[in-house]
Amino acid sequence: MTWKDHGELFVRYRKNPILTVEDWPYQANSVFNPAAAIVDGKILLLVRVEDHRGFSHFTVAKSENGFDGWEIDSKPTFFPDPVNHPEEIYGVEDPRITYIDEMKKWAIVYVAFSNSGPLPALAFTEDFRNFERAGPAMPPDNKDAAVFPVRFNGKWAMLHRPAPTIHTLKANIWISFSFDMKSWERPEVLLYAREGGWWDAYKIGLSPQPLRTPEGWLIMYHGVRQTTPKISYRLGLALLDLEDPTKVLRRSEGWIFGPREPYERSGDVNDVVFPCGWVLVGDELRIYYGAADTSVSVASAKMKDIMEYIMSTPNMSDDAPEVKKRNQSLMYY
Ligand code: BMA
Repeated sequence: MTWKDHGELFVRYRKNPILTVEDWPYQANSVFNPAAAIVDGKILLLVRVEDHRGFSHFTVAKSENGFDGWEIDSKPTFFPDPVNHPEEIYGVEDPRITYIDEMKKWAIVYVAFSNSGPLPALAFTEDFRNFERAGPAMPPDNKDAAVFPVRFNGKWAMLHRPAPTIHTLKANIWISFSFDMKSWERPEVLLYAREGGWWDAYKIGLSPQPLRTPEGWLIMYHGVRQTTPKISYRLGLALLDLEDPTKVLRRSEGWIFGPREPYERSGDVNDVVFPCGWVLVGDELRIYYGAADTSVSVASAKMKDIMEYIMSTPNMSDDAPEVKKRNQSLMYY
């Protein structure tokens, strides 16, 4: 049987959820939306932990196999520092990790919850013990951000998601560039939320960090559709040009993963799957995701199946005139 027969590209680990608040070494309300990386041969999750004030911080959980045997830091690893970083006054949320080989450091882009709303902030680390904060990258409201691991024509690139101030407008994914990872410029829309009945018709945002593949940068994004009386967070994929990440080559039509199991359907926020990290282990891509804003789960897919799938989705590139009209009707109107 292939994924086409059972219709599911990403297969859930049968013992999900892999981390819950019951596993936590200290008191917390929920553990969810982790960033993920392979560090010193172990799977490292930077887990968002929400306390009983409703504020979040990050704690490292490490495992040899990425499924069980988690070693969890006995106290918060990265705690909001509102005295020196007032943008963190209401906590830090939803981190994404990218290894920057040029700097020999991990870049963590996280949501700092300021008193004017959420914004993307950057911190760097070599060891997930000591962190250098670089402060806000952009003003609020903006979230769902990650950097690419390489420069494009000398510039770093960040994907992010500004929230429209006019509530009838959609929230789209944008891309901005920087020479120094401090000042971000030349923002432009990369992917639009679709319209009408689409599963990603209300807002979209980046999920894990961009992943380089021979065919392009693989992007996983969450899409939200608002129905009465609830919203659902589901996941789709897109592929960006390797040399120019402002060019979208492919985009999935249907969602490829969505809330289905009880631990995804019911929790602090119902019907949410929200990965902030993925790791490639051999030919297997594993997403680590928050389930219902309550616990952490994992699901995996074969890289060759993902690439076969993404290459079978509509071609979005400008040089494919036969699909241009279709793209416009699908994406913009
Ligand atoms: C989004 C983010 C996530 C959260 C999701 C569902 O806007 O804030 O942290 O998991 O909503 O509540």
